[in-house]
Amino acid sequence: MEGGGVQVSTWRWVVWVTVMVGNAGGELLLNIGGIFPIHGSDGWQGGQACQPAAMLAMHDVNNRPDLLPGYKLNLAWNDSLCEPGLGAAVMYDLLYNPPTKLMLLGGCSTVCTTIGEAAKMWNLVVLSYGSSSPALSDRQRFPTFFRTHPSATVHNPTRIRVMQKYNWSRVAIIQQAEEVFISTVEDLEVRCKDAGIEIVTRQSFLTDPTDAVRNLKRQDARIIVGLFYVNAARRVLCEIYKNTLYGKSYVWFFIGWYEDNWFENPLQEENLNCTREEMRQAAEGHMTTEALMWNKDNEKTISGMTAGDFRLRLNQALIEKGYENQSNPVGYQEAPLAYDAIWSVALALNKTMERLAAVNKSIEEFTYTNKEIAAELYKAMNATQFLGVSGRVAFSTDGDRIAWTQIEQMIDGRYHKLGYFDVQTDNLTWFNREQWIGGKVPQDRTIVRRQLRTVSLGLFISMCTISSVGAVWALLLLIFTFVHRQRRLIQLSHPACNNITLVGIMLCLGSIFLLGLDGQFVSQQQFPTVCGLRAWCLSLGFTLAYGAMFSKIWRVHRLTTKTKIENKRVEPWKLYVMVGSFVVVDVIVLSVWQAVDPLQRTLEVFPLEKPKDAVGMSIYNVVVLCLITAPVTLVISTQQDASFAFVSLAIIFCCFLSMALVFVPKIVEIVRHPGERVESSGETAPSKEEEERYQKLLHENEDMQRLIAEKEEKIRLLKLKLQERAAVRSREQASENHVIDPSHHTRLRQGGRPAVRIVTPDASSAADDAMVPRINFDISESYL
Ligand code: ABU
Repeated sequence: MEGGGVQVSTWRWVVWVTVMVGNAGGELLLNIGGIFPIHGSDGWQGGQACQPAAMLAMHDVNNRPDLLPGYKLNLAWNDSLCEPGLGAAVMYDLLYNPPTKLMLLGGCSTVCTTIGEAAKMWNLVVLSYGSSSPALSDRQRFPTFFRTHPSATVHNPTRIRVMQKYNWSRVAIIQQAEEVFISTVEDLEVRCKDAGIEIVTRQSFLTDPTDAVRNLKRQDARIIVGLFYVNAARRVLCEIYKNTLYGKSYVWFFIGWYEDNWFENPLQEENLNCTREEMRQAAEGHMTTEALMWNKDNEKTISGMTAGDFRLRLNQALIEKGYENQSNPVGYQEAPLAYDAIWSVALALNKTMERLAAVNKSIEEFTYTNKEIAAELYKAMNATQFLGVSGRVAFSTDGDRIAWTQIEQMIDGRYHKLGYFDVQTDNLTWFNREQWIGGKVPQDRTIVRRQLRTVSLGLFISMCTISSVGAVWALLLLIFTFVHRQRRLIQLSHPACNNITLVGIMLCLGSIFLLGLDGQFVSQQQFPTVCGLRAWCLSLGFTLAYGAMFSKIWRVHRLTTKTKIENKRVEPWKLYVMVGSFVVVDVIVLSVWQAVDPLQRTLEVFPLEKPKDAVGMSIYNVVVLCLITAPVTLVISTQQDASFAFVSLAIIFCCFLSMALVFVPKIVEIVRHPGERVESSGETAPSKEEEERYQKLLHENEDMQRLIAEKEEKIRLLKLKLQERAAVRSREQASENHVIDPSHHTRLRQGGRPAVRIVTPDASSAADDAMVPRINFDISESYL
């Protein structure tokens, strides 16, 4: 109680004067005791502004000749630091040291709970200017307690009204473990229940709110009511920042009696691990509710001052106290309550004196055991009514102040009034000034929307369009094959198989329509039929298309790998049998499946997921276009759009590719050579004779190749002989040159023999050509 030392000596001086002098300037003193929380480190230290306000009231009251005539009101006071133990000690000091106190003034709920409960033992009325605890409204426990400070329960109807305004029906509560807040929350719970608002969680903490705030996050709390003293509020706000429990998804309701810049100071002294900027961010958008403590009409009050006049005087008094360069001291908001509390005491004493005078009694006769005068004091206080600087002062049967509340919101770091609420008339005055981060009213919960997963209409239409194009294309190819059925190119490519492939492709493409028919188009009863059709359509389509292509491949394989003519031959009926057997196997499997375990519609509940944005669709498109492979279908089977798109694109891709590979070369060839001879007429498939002729030609071709090889061998040997002969001749010429002159030699070479040139299929090299005598004859004509 370091800071209270000066006040202790002041108070002792007052006592000494009272005891020794007994009056002031010839007037008798009426003594009251005051307890102000000022220099504490926790709780509400509102005495900083309330004590000067009370002293202003003392001055004003004592200067009113019509009040307490012949008496002067005297206030003996001390600092409680908002600690209940110390508050009790101050009270005992006041009571056990003369003169007798007629009433007690108190502030801070924790202290008033102690003194309010004890005061009845001294028949003392306690009037509080600064305690909000709803517990103090218990007349059994606090029979002589009154307060100019409204009970914290006045916030609750206001909070509920605001919650209803925004349709918030799920809220959470976090509170400091103090009776004032516990009893407020109890009242809030009852009111929420009546209003149909669910309290999702209630977290409380003694000093460290870390776990409590984390639990709020875990419980997905969005609308949160926070009840704590200002120091704890700063710790909570820092945790709010760390847990990112602020911003567009959250709304916090704080108590409105903190000072305007409560979240910025003093952070370092309290060892908070958050910067001012971080605290500002976390505080942005929060709402406060508070009882109106300043008369909002500019009317003259009982003291002759308006609330504005009072503010000026209070500011001056605070400057004199040394608060000039600081922000408003704690309790500035409640200062009118302290001022009006002194006026209430004066009016009650005045009335009591009048009543006592009527029965020839005097207030000076009051002792701590005098129940009669105590009852008069109680009655007088109960009946007190006046217009004060805090508004109309009146007490309910519970001793509570009846007041309006105001709702404020922090916008850009400053509090803005949103409206007023009169709990008595249930009247909400709203200015529509609220602002929400992100421009939308936050939701009170994560909205779980049960949604039937259906294929996007756009995607369905796109796929169906592509499939239709594919089907039309397949039809055109059928027509194309029919029109050009007599062309050799078409006939040799086994057009019947091609036609079967095209029919299969059309079925596969048709299955895309069926694949996209989901819950948005098909009723529950129709589902098994549609699912069955899908399976039949796709399976048969696949079997026809790829079975026919496979049979063609098999035929080509035989032709190119078998050596004997009879083994090479593949009768057309064999191809049909092959495709037919595939189809039969398919039909059997599908029929058994259909009979034993037909496809049924089952509803699957998927895990909760965040709403999709555009990004998801793009990724999914990219993935599809990047040709994800079949196993991916299993992975994405829960994604209806992705699954449908993948399967559809796979089918479309295969169908288009097949049609392109089989038919584009034929179309290109026919477009390039439109006038080619028609080699046969009638059937498009090669006849038996044609097949035999083809085989005969193959034989002939083989014989010719063998013959060519033999002739080539002969030519090679001839070349060798010629080379040898040329070599012998050149040796003979060389020996002749010893006797014949060079000019003769030249003549012999040019005119002695005819030039012979041999033209072989592999043509002699240039060097050989120069050396070898030339023999001109056409081998291909004369030998092959
Ligand atoms: N307005 C300040 C209330 C303080 C308290 O109830 O302790």
